[in-house]
This record gives sequence, C-alpha cells and structure tokens, in this order.
Amino acid sequence: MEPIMEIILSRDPEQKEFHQAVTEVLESVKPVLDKNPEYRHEKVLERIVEPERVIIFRVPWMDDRGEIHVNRGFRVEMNSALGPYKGGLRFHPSVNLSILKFLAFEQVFKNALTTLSLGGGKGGSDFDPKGKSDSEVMRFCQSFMSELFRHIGPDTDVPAGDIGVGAREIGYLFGMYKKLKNEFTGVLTGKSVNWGGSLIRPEATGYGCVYFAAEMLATRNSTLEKKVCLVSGSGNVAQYTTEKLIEMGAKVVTLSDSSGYIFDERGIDKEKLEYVKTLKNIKRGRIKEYAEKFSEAVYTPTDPGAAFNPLWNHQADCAFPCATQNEINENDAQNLVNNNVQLVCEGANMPTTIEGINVFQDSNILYAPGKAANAGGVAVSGLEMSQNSMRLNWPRQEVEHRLQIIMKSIHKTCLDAAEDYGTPGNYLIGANIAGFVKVVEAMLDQGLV
Ligand code: NDP
Ligand code: 2IT
Repeated sequence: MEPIMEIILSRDPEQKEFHQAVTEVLESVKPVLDKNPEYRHEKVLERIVEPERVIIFRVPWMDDRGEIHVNRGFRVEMNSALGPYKGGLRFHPSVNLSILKFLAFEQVFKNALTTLSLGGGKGGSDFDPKGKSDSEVMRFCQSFMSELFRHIGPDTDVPAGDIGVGAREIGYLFGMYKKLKNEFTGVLTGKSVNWGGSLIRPEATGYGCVYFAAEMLATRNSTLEKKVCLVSGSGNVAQYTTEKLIEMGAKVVTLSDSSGYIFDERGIDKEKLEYVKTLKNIKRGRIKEYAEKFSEAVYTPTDPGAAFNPLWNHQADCAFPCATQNEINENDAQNLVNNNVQLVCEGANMPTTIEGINVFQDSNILYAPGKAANAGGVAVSGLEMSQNSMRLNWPRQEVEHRLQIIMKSIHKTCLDAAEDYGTPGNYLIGANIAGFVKVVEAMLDQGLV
C-alpha cells in the first residue's frame, strides 16, 4: 500500500467513502508514479488528497409550523489547479464530510477529463428536501446561501446541482446570492434557461452517459439499437439517460428510488417517461406509483441491508446505475456478469464498490467509471459558464453538438491512456491516469501552493 493511504486512514479514520475513492485512483496511477519519480519527490499524492479548503457552517431555518431546525452546510474546495472550483451541491440526510470529500475528489479528475478549465469541488447539506414545502425549501436555501455566498464567485467556485438539488433549489440559491452580492453573474450552473441557464444542461449528464455507452459499444462494432437496459434511480440522471436510450432504439425496463424499483418488461416508452418526469419533478412522488398507473409493471421494494439488489438480477444487455454511491456490490456485479450484461456505464458517482469493480474488470464486459461516463453534466455546466461570461445563449443544437464532441473526446482520452500504460480497453485505469496527469502537471507548473 502507498504510505499515503496510511496517512489518510490515520488522519480521518471514519471517512470510508473518501478512502474508497482514493484507493481506486491510487491503484490505477501506480505506473504513472513509477514512470515519473518527480511526482513522489514533489509529494503530489499528499497534496492532491488534501482539500485546498473545507468550509463547514450552521444552517438554521424555520419550518412552516414555526419550529426551528439546524442543519450542517459544507463546501469542499478540493483542487483549483485547472480552474475555479466546480461541482454540485447535494442535499440528502446521508451527507457528511466523507461523502463530500469523495465526491470532490472524483470531481477533480472528472473535470480534468472534460477538456474545459475547471477545478473540482463539492458541497451540500444533511438537509432532507423530501416532504418539505416549497417555502421550507426556499427558507433553507436562503439560509444556506447566506453563509456560502462569501466563499464562492464566478471566478472562484461555481456550485451546481446534485442529489436533492435541481432547478427549484438553484433558483432559490441564486436569488439569495444576487441579493447579498448585488451582482448578476454565473455563480451557479443549472439555472433556468430564461435567466441565464444553458439549454441541454438538465439533459446533459444522462445524454452524455448514453453517448459514452454508444462509443464503447462501437469499439465492438455494436450499437444501442434493441439493447435491453437496466437503469437505476428516477431523478435527473436516470430520466435523461432513459430518454436518450429510448431515442437510440434501446429498451429500458427498470427505474428505482430509495424505496424500491419497477420492472416493466414491455419497456418504458416516451409517454411513460413523461409520466415519470411529472411524478418525480412536479408531484415529487414515489416510483411505486408507476406500477399503480401501468399495470404491466411490477414494483418490488428494496431492502438496503440485503445481500443483493434484485434490480441488477434481470436479463439485460446494458446497465446504467444512476442513483447513488455503492448501489452495485460484489453480488450485484456477479449477477450482472452471470446474466451476460455486455456494458456497465455509470451515470452516478462511484455507484460500484471496489469488489464490484473487480468483478467487472475480471470479466470481458465494457465498464465505464462515473468520472468519465457522467462528465457530460459538468461539461455543459462549463459551457453555461462560458455563455454567462459572454452574455450569450447558444442554441440547443450547438450545446448538444459540443456535448457530443466532449464525450467522444473523453472516450478517446481514456482509451489512449489505457493503451499507453499497457491496459488496452480499461476505461477505469484510462480515466484515472488521464485525469490525474493533467491535474498533477498543472499543480507542478504552479509551484508549491
Ligand atoms: P436526483 O436527486 O435527481 O435523483 C436521485 C435518485 O437516486 C432518486 O431516484 C433517489 O431516490 C435515488 N437515491 C438517492 N439516494 C439514494 C440512496 N441512498 N439509495 C437509493 N437511491 C437513492 O439526483 P441526480 O439524478 O442528479 O443524481 C444521481 C446520481 O448522479 C448521483 O450519484 C449524482 O452524484 C450523480 N451525478 C449527477 C449529476 C447531475 O448533473 N445532476 C452529474 C453527474 C453525476 P429517492 O427519491 O428515494 O431519494
Ligand atoms: O457530479 C457532478 O458532476 C455534478 N453533480 C454536476 C456538477 C456541475 O458542476 O455541473
């Protein structure tokens, strides 16, 4: 084990998600360190695993009954070697420093792969938006921003959405920032299109993930046409992954939320997907209601403590985990491989455990890690920043075309790096090495800061 792991484990022993993310990257980049002895001499690992800055703050807010609640707010400013800190905000009761450090660490390499000038960061709160009224969410967002505003800025740190943070939350956060700073700037991305957002940003993560999958299949002279696909989640990434898969002729048979999943053997078509969008984005309902509306679908509750998740145990050609971290464990990965799945493309961040990844790596399937496959979201956020700086809005086709070019470029970058380091076709190693080298070279150019 690299001594750096020992430092991390002793410094922050409880941060298991962060340890997992670091372990995965360190194992991939060993050959790079051996080839470049100056990296060890310059202590690049020690530097890259330590956030440049972590901000933790109190977020007091009042619910509709007049009761006061106190949540914890965070922003992890991980690395600014390539540009302003960039990355989403997550509002979910599970949020803690370990989860945000893992997400910020992944974001640094992901952003490096996008071809744009973006550093990496992540933030959020243990606030749970589920079951809260719009007014409660607004008051929470205003309180959150009343502290965060002093740490961010369009050239400093540009947050966006993630789990539990969508267009509604970005709107409330932006309103408060603008009031406090008296400035209308591109300080957040994922804004509504009529006041500074970019077309295609809501779709970008899911669409980009499907473009990446299509590129992978093309290396084996295959396409998504008629492929049976398992998708998990039913939020932003799952919805637009499903939309693009349908457009490309694939058949999506599952969607989920944290309570359970639906299996629709006939496939989720455009109309059914519209129902899901209204159900999740407007009614803020549960995926269970899909099976009440469409009797051909079967709903199965999931038990987070179970040995495997039955969603990943259906016959399929492709799998797109689009919900959350560690949703595919070793058993799930083995079930996917046993069912002859040909491709796993990660829409979520770190959805597969290290043991699960090992199962994929030991098989012949095409496996793309989230930091490559889901980079389309932050890439279009980067394009939103460019449009805001120019005070111009590009048409839908232009943004989508740029997204396609970026995803193709990330795919090629991963394959080239994997080839250069003697592991052809290994997207995990390729993504980690290409992202790492780009960030490290910039850090070395900029001196010991
Ligand atoms: P949303 O909040 O829109 O949707 C999240 C979905 O995942 C919901 O269906 C939710 O179910 C489910 N989910 C969340 N937490 C859990 C959990 N602990 N167990 C099981 N299911 C869970 O978020 P996004 O779609 O934006 O994000 C999904 C994933 O994609 C995350 O890993 C995120 O980091 C990643 N990502 C997002 C990007 C973006 O642009 N939004 C960009 C790149 C990656 P429920 O409603 O029950 O909570
Ligand atoms: O994980 C991610 O890449 C995101 N949540 C999107 C970040 C962004 O800045 O658009």
